[in-house]
Amino acid sequence: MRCTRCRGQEACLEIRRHNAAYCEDCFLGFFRDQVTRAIEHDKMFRRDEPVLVAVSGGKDSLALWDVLLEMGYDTAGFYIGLSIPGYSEPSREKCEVFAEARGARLITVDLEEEYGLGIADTAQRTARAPCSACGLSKRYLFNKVAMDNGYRVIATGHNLDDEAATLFGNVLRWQTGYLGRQAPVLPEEEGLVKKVKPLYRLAERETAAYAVLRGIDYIVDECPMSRGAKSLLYKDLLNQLEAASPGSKQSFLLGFLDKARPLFHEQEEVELHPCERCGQPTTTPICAFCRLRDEVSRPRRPRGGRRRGGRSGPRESAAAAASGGPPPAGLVIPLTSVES
Ligand code: Q46
Ligand code: ZN
Repeated sequence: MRCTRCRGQEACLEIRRHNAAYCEDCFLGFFRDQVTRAIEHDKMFRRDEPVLVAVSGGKDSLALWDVLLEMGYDTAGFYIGLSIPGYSEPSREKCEVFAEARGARLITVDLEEEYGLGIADTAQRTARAPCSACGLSKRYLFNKVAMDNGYRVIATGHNLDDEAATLFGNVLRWQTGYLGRQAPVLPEEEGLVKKVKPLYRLAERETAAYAVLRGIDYIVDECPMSRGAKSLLYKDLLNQLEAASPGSKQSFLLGFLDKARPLFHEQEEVELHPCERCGQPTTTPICAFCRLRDEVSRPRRPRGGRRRGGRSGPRESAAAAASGGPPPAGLVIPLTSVES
């Protein structure tokens, strides 16, 4: 099959939802076009605006950082060490090697060393599911580290598949608050930096193809804590639908953003004020992150104790975190218009 863009080269990747097939060069052009379209159409950031890119060592976030660097944006990477055995070390290494090869700045924060909140240990000490502690900590640090380092925009590598699966989960349960906040751009507010998702128009296989074609060395294994997450089931179901009817995922997500989200958007008004301890915005006197630190510093619960929240186990919480699910009270939440 010939490339549908240049008509000269042999195509290497078919994109059925666009009725197109591209050679390597044209695919990279298509990828950049989609990112540009997201940045410009959704007014994510300006050319001269510094952007902090949240990187995990996986294909999506490194592909995002790479494409922004290639396009000449002023970026730094931000990596959070989660202390997840067998996963955190290699993922940090991927980010460090990537940054060094490109002469780019990488900011790293180690949750265990700096806050005593390594995820595996925190989950044990607090009876909290790992993904609950992880999601909470990431949201907190994205905002704090961006602000502390003078960045008014933080970009995450969420792709079309991630966003469609999150939407699917929120629709299944009619989580109207989350539906109102699901958007590729969450604007800056008092104490909250702008959050953007420049890859939301690109499918997961396209970010993987981009990473491979660009020679990016990324961590292929998923976080071990994600096993059994509902979001993986939703992705599977949406992939089956996409195979039978190309374009379904895109029209589900883009149609929602265009036609339905505005109906949910104005439903929620929550007042934010600075946490009495750390100063980050919160809805409660002490923010959820500071309360988590308190919990961790308490003596360990006896072995065999019941998990708080009764039946909620790691699987449910992994699903919630991966789908932008229910954050605990007092969490830093972007209110006007959410992360993964
Ligand atoms: S990194 Fe963290 Fe995910 Fe791992 S512990 Fe769960 S939330 S699955 S995006
Ligand atoms: Zn706080």
